[in-house]
Amino acid sequence: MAKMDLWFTEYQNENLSIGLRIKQTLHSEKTEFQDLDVVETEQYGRLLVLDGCVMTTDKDEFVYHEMISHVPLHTHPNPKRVLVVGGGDGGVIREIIKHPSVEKAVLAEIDGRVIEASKEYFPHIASGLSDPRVDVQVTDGIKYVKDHPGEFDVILVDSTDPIGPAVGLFAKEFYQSVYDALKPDGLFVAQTESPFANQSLIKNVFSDVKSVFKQAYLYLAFVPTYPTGMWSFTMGSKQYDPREPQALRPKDTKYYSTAVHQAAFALPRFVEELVQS
Ligand code: SPD
Repeated sequence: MAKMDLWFTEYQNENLSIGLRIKQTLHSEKTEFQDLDVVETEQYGRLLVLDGCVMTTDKDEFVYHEMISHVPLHTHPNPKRVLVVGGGDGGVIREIIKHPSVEKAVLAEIDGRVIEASKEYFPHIASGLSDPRVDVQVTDGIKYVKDHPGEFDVILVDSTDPIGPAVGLFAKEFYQSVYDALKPDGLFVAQTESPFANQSLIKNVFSDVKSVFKQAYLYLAFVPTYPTGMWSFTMGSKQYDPREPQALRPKDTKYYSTAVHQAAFALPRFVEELVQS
């Protein structure tokens, strides 16, 4: 019998796509906010897809989740209260609670179905959601941030791509609310897409974050299943310089280390040009 030739394809534009051969579809639904699919791939294990875009896979999720979490949490000397906007799969929360200083981590995810699907299909990613320090709020992250001024040491924006429910998370007005929700020495990080495929977005976000925070930094990590592989994160900081990390605290990381933290801020020239004003 012939092997089925089934592929998942994420299209960046009409000329660029990333494809993964799939074994089977495990789940497919239209939530109140977006299309949500879980498929089993040959190469990367299970894959979570929102609105046709790769969110995370079993095999490479650690890169993104460690780098969006541990870089800011090793920049702040004593992070106690941390907020995640988005990130319903729970991967960022799992990394945050590895830090013993963290007393409370709030997850503000607009789509409760992402949380439920992750618990069912990605239990190793969602594992931290039941930790007693974690407060899961199914709510609009933009409103949550506005309603909690001055509360957080660190805010992490683990958004989907800048379409659908995530559009407002890439706006200057949102970065001002994030600034206001931070303590006087707070800092934040947002995922900001690929320097190959999303140059104008990176430029705009960086200039908006810089105008709000005064200190803005871009860093990179390499996520094989995200379009082009090269992925960026933008940090706004009120006080601390992320290029001077605290000593390594959690030991159980697979990508993050102090050396990787420092190296992540070394930008290839074409990326550096995107963030020079
Ligand atoms: N195109 C990938 C954008 C990634 C956004 N967030 C991923 C969620 C993983 N927690």
